[in-house]
Amino acid sequence: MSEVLLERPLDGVALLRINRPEAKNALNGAVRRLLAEHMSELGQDASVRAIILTGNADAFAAGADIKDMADAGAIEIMQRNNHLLWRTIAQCPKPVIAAVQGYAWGGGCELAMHADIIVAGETASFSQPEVKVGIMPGAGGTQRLMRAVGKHKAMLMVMTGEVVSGLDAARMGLVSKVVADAEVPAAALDIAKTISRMPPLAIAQIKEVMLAGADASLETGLMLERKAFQLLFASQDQKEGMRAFFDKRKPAYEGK
Ligand code: CO8
Repeated sequence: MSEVLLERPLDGVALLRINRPEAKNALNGAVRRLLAEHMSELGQDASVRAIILTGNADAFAAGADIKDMADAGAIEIMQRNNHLLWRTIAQCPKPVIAAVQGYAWGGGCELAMHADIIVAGETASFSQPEVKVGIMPGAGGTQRLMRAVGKHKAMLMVMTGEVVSGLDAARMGLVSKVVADAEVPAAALDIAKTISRMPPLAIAQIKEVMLAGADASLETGLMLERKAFQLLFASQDQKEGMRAFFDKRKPAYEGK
């Protein structure tokens, strides 16, 4: 069976499930490649309005596969060009929701942080434990974590490998929503369903502007927002959304 499963739980929603339960869903080369390939295809698929990224009840992903790295040299690690696969995930234009139960450690925590929204179980565990095996985060952990929770909490996690529960991760702003462990799949699906009913052009612009603006000056970010806002008035969905408001009915968005 494939190490990444593609499911379609609802119309408009795709779900990618990491499927290496015997290794706590550790991210080996095949998983990273499959995730990137799926993300690239789903990103181009007009029928997909939201993507859920998940593992199983025991582990989202317990990191990069240590067996894949233990004996590698620096040049080999460099020539693997893993950043190109991670970049494909980061650049997926569709909204991505990570549904985290169990371990999201190392590369697993970094993968969750590639998502736009993170739903976690109360006892899910987040950690950047790379330092304990002699290395450091290499897929965005030092950068995305700092942007998500601020310097001092991020430094503590990255320098000590401290484990943070889903509940604490929610308090820190690392996750969007925390629910009882068993409720994670349904909560993620609920969010995906809500987003999948929204106008896709607006959702795409929101994602692009928010991510690009986060790394720009406020003035530049506001300008990006303004231009995207103006652009949406060229869409049929804008007319439909506002007409439906006046007609007191549900809008039917077509992504046009
Ligand atoms: N890599 C490889 N195998 C793993 C990993 C992993 N990250 N995590 C778990 N496994 C394997 C175990 O080796 C074990 O296999 P086996 O049955 O053959 O011995 C199996 O999964 C089950 O694991 P445990 O028996 O250890 O299960 P426990 O419930 O006792 O413990 C833990 C679960 C706490 C998650 C434990 O497995 C653990 O500490 N795992 C390692 C966590 C870790 O250090 N992660 C960080 C890895 S480094 C990293 O992510 C760098 C990211 C940089 C990204 C750049 C891309 C190249």
